Amino acid sequence: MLIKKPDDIRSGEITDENLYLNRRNFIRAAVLAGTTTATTLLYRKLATPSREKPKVDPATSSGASGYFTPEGEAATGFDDITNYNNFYEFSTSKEAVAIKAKNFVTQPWTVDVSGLVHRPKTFDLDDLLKLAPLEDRVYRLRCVEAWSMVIPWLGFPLGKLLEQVQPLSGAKFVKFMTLLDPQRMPNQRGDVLPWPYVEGLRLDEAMHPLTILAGGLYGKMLPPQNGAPLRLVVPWKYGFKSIKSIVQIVLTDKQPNATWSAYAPDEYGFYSNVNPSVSHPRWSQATERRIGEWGRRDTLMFNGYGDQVAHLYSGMDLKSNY
Ligand SMILES: Nc1nc2c(c(=O)[nH]1)N[C@H]1C(S)=C(S)[C@@H](COP(=O)(O)O)O[C@H]1N2
Ligand SMILES: [Mo]
Repeated sequence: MLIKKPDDIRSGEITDENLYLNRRNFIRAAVLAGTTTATTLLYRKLATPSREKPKVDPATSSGASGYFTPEGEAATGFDDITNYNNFYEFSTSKEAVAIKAKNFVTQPWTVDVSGLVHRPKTFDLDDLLKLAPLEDRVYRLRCVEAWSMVIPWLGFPLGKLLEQVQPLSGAKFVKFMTLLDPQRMPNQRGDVLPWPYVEGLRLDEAMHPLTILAGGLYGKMLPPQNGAPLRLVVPWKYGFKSIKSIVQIVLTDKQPNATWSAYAPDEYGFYSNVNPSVSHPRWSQATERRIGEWGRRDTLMFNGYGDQVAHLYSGMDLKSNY
């Protein structure tokens, strides 16, 4: 992946029509959001010609976006990514989330980082987006429900944030929490899940360079339905590990009680690495439906990221540690 530092980019490098149009939309969004530094950073990022060259014929509507995985899989269309969502705080209907989340207010926003760290700190969004250059990361997202997408995230490695707070040697896990506010997240008035939504990673998983905090997608600020203003993305694990709209991060010595894993431990393990040979009790995980495509694809071990992450689990029985 070609990554340029935002400051290396001159405005004269903005040539592409799509980028120009995106930039206009983005500026409108940024003005509405009323932020300063964070949006400036995202704005500059939009000027970076860091999209990867198509390796397959981009004759499909999704391929036309210009975003591809390194293996040449075209990004799923923006409309699918932003209108087919799991975000139970707003609705359990994937098609309704975007509508219900439309007016979700994410300004101001802070993320509190505490627990077993030398330097606990409450970051505001601008602080966070300044920690590291924002990068395009085109990742597969494989939901445990056996559908998948390819999403061009804009984000930075979670490790950059963890470096700031300096984990103590006793820290073994990282716990993440979504906002708890039934006024703003209306489905939290119901009890479909215990709130707030909680997720967790082992510290080495959290420090892995593929693990990112995303603040955008398709070069724009993250839409509310995708977890604005900041969400986790762990591409080799089932989608529910990638917790949205994070307000709190705690480093601990104990495995966190993650929401889905506590709710139905036989169905959703703490690890939840994508694994085609370990079935969900009620369906096979061997294949998946790629949104926007016909037919089904084989599901890949670790969602295709095995070369990078398999070593994290060497010596572990992945059938019992599902
Ligand atoms: N807080 C929170 N995070 C969440 C969820 C949720 O309901 N609440 N759903 C998860 C599930 S099941 C999936 S598949 C992904 C979907 O992300 P997307 O809508 O951006 O594609 O978000 C995950 N993160
Ligand atoms: Mo999911």
